[in-house]
Amino acid sequence: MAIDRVDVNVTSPGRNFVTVKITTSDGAVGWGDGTLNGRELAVVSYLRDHVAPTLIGRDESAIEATWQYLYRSPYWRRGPVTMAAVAAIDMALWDIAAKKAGVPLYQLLGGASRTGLLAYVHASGTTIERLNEAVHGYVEQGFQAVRVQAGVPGLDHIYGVHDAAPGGKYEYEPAGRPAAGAPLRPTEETWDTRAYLRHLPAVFEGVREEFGPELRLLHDGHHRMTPIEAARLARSLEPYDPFWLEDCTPGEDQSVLRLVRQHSVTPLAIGEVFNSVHDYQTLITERLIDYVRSSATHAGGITGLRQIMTFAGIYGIRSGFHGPTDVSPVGMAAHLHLGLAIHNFGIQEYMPHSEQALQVFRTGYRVEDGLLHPGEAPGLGVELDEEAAAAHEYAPAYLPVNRLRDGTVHDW
Ligand code: KDG
Ligand code: MG
Repeated sequence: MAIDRVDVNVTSPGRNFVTVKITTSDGAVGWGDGTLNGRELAVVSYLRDHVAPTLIGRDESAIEATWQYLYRSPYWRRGPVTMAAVAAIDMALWDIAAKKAGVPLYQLLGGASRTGLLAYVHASGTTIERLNEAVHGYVEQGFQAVRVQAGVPGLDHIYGVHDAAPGGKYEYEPAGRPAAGAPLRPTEETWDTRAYLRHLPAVFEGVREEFGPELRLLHDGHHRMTPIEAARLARSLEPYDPFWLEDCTPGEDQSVLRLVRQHSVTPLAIGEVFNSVHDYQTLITERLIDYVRSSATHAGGITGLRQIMTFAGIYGIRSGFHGPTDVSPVGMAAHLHLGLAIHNFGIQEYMPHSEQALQVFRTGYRVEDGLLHPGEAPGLGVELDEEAAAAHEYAPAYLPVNRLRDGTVHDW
């Protein structure tokens, strides 16, 4: 059989998603996620204009060969746009292969290595009290791991920090949509690393005091620190037994993590903006990290992410796949199948999608007692309802800009 059609769907049920649909000559259908938050249409063009025409007539079961064809043949390799496009095709082909075999995808990836996947959720609050209220909500729902982010005295608004009803909605991360008639520009936020470094240990202390030693606590530094600032933060959190410190520095220079490691035993996670195994070469071979943060959606799909995890496994490094709401339910399902199958699974980020998004993507995965499971439907187990999707037109949206107090553009 062969690939007959490659369609690219753009829908915006509360936030934008890019989904590939591959149809084979015998009528099988597979779905793949290629959503790149704030840069969605670049992936759409890459797929429609440059990838789809080259795939018609290819054997849909040749997944590895197609991955290598899309990765190597265009000469221009890697990068988020390219690798999100490769990812979407790769997931759709795996979806078709498992549907044709009549099994949930994890069975094709080696079968289940565990009964469920430890999930972490996002709790935040503008104050430690509000943060603790949010954590209580998740603990009551059975979650065993929580990412904690809090407001910093003196800073107005911090990305990812908001007050929510306990156990309430988590929908704070969609890129912002400019108001009708307003210029298409990102919002601006102000950052002060010294204030943050002073405050964060007190946040961890406040959460530990409230919840005791068992709850796993994670934190995301959003690439905002210099190497020596990151080392100081990692060390200052040690008394509170953090599960991990994520993205403590910008990840491009892998060698800077050496300095953080020299000063601290806080576990480190990095890689949500990486898109290939090569981004991890130094980090993995020198054991500078403990968790891989890539997503299937941004790192070449199941095939790309599996390459990374096989390499990481040799060095005892585990998964912590990126699972924000800008990875679609199709991408989330890819993580759940791969995570269930691989030996070196660590933890799975879980930001539930909105009800609106779940009217468009019909999912079969579930969460029970803080553990995720992909379900037993053949394939990835997620279907796009194209009619429902058509009701939500693409709307431009941007992630915010982060600046220091003097206006200098900063990492985030
Ligand atoms: O698009 C950006 C988000 O995916 C990112 O900010 C989420 O850092 C994030 C996380 O850890 O989920
Ligand atoms: Mg992050």
